[in-house]
Amino acid sequence: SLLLSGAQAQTPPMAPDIGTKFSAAVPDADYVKRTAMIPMRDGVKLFTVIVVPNSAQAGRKAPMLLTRTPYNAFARAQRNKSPSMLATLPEGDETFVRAGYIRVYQDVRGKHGSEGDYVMTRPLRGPLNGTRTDHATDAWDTIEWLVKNVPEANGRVGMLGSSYEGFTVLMALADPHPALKAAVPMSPMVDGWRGDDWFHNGAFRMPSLAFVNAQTTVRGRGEPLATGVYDDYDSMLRAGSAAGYARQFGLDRLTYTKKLFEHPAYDSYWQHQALDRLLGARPLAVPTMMVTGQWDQEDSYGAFAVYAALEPKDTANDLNYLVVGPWRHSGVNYEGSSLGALKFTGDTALEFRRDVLQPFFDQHLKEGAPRADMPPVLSYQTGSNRWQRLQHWPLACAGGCPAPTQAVYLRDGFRLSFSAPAGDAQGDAQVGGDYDEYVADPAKPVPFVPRPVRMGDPAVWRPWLVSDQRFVADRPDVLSYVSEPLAAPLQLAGAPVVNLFASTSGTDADWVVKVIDVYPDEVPSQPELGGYQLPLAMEIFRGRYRDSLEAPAAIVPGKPERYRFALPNVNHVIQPGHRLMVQIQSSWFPLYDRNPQRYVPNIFYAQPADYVKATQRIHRTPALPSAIELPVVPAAR
Ligand code: PG9
Repeated sequence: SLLLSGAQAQTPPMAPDIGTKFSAAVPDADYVKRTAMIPMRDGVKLFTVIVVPNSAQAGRKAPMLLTRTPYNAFARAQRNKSPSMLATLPEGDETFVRAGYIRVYQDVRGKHGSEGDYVMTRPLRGPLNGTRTDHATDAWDTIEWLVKNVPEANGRVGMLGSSYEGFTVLMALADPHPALKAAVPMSPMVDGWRGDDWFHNGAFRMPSLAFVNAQTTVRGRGEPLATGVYDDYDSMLRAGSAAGYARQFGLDRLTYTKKLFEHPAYDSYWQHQALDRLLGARPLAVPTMMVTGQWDQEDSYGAFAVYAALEPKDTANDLNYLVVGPWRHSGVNYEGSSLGALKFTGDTALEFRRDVLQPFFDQHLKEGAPRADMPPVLSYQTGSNRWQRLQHWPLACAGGCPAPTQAVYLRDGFRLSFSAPAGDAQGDAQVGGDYDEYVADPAKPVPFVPRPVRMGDPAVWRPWLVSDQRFVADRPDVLSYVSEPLAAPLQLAGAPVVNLFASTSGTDADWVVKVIDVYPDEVPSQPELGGYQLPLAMEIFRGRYRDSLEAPAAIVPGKPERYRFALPNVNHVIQPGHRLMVQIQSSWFPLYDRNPQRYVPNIFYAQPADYVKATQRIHRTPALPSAIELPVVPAAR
């Protein structure tokens, strides 16, 4: 009877309510989302999410855009759970969705859904990697599978991604699959020692340790560190050295921490991973657009270095492109109308993605698409707030550029001047002595942002490179040299080069140099910018590497030495009425570990007694003319 069959169909009260795998249907979706375990040549399978718009069908095939990530492919492909592909994929993908692309995210080996072992920055096959696989082969095998197994795909693939995901794009270019037709590495990690994630010129970036914890303790995302201290400045200072900090949390047992601590200098471990060198030694076949932000707080070095390494190969100036926006790290993929206190002429990131990136991919990936109206270099000039279309980058440099650099000298009275000490009209090079000095005390390091320091807070971390430097300008251990208010605009387009003559009473020292645009006392349109000290380019250099990045050497106390290093690239106009400033200090904490100032073989393991005060002297005589070589673009006559 009806009654009986109804009773039979009843679910037992104790049936487990979480049963076999289930995912609620997504009714009326305008896409299908498939997952696949794609086999690599060594049998390891990589978890891949393929999002196909309904518009892509057998008769109307679509191109594919691939991102290879350590940050969870499933989550990357799901901003929201939604029937709309636009809402499902990340903000940076919106133009691709509107243009009907198939979007693919894949977990790299050993992370999240993928099989295999994770190696933090897996080196290319070669001296450091004796296996059969690397990110180049994994990208190759993935593309080979995708073009054969996604029926809606048109056989052309583009790759893009930012930071680590930009690093995997560059890796794919080392041995590109023939179906890879266009590549867009954004803010890529290129050289972890020279100026990207782990070190800058030998100074260790302390947040690396929390990153290693998050990335390498589990296949998924690791737990945050339980520091028990609100202010990172306090917790890291108390720990002493970077190794002391790592030891507190047991991070010294992690393999990647060991690799970092075993390679404090620019030895073969780093040199064999430097992607600008590696790619510069290979043919350039795939149209590549390097994209970065002017204020990239994580990977300020890589994009420019790769662009420079590839540029000599691009004889027709149609394969190697550079785009620089007024952005933070990865800012290209988010809203781009402001950064910290700076406001731009609109959503610069969206403008780029819609008007430049999309046509670039269309040209190379869509049959019959028009040629993109893309200059070799597209750069947003800050200070004037306008996009510039350029043929090459930089516009000024020491040799081989349209203009030479112009030195601005540190002078007595904390002045900055374009005339060298010997050439001063008043002949007053000796007034005020031959040098300025300060005492650098490792017990009271100069903070890189106002305390309390919360490095993990995006509101602090993302815009910090444009933060007002007045919070340290008057510390006795920070020297600030400033020009007169400018009578005419000063246009900078390239990398300023520091040429510092300095001595220390210690046997090792860090030198932090900042080029700053000082706003007028009053800015009527935005009053909070009155007197603002806007950093244009800042960098650190660990003194022990002054003669060789590979072989550090102690500094002779009291002996003036020359420290020469590049600051990050700038494209900026310092407006009339503004002043140019240069700041110098010997710590930048806790972003960078402290230099103990007594030479020890490996700073990671410096002992409390090694941290000593030192008197630093910045020389500014005709014989020792400390200066910053600025990439000045001559004013049009
Ligand atoms: N800057 C991050 C990173 C890249 C590569 C290695 C380590 C860290 C990132 O944002 O992905």
